[in-house]
Amino acid sequence: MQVSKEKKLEMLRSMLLSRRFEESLVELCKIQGKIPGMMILCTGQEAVGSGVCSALNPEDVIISNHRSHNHLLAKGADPKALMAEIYGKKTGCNKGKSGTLHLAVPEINAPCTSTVVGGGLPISVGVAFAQKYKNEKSVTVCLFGDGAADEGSFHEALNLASLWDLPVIFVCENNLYAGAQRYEEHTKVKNIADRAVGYAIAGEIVDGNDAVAVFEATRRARERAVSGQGPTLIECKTYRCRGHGEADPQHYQPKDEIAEWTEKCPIPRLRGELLSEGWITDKELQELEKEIEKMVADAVRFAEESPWPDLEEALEDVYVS
Ligand SMILES: Cc1ncc(C[n+]2csc(CCOP(=O)(O)OP(=O)(O)O)c2C)c(N)n1
Repeated sequence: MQVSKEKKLEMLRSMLLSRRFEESLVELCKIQGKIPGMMILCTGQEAVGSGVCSALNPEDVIISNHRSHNHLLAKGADPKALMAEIYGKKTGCNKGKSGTLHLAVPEINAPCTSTVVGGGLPISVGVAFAQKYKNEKSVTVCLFGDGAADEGSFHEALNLASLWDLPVIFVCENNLYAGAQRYEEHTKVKNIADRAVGYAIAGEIVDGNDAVAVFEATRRARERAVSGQGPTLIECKTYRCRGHGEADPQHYQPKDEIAEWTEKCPIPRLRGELLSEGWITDKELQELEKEIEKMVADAVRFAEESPWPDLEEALEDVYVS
């Protein structure tokens, strides 16, 4: 089935928003020193979250990880509430308690981001179990890195999801690095998607810098999930163009490798496709970019003008078991 103009424009829009949002974060945390803590970005990987989320329905759930900005924006998070949260402000989507690494946006069905590597996998299985139990026609997507695929939780999650034919889509964002470890240093398996065979589930490898390919693979996986055919493992081959976090000097990533992958950036790729199909004009593109620029500038202004949380609220919404 052909991917419509509307879907392609939606993906371009969300990739542009994610990129601009994160460019702004670099400026705010590294240059202006306004945002404290670790800043983990997904520059160059935007086709994954944008392609995946464009293939989902609003009621579908995503479980994200430490590299979450693109996933959440693509699922429909409000940039203002997200930016305010990253600043730690009271108007943030988690009232300033999560910061950039623990964002949760329940109203768009993104109930948590786990910074425990591999931690989101069993959670996604639990959510998918509930969806099946309640006969809902929705799915859960778990987004995780190649490093997470070597955690025990990955194997347990895939086994149970397979056994119970759960409506879950496991999306591995293979960006070639797990922290400072290159892919070959943490596994001998050539493709993460090959592991699907071991759990008798569907597996697919896609070009993770091609938003349309990611969209199509997710659409197929969603179809399988809602028709009771169980989970799919999608491996998106992509690349981490920046360091693990913004304090990482990236000395272990060869410069020519970074340059090669920067050339494969998913944004100009989809932009070029839309232009050559005649589905967007240069003028419309410029307007879209201007609109996104303003949206992010408004989000920053909103965050800066928002109040800090009150001290008395510190223990609200915090649970102790
Ligand atoms: C269980 C656990 N081990 C180690 C860490 C430290 N850590 C944080 S991110 C990361 C790398 C994860 O790599 P990957 O899963 O490939 O995701 P990526 O960062 O590439 O998106 C590590 C080791 C952690 N947060 N949790």
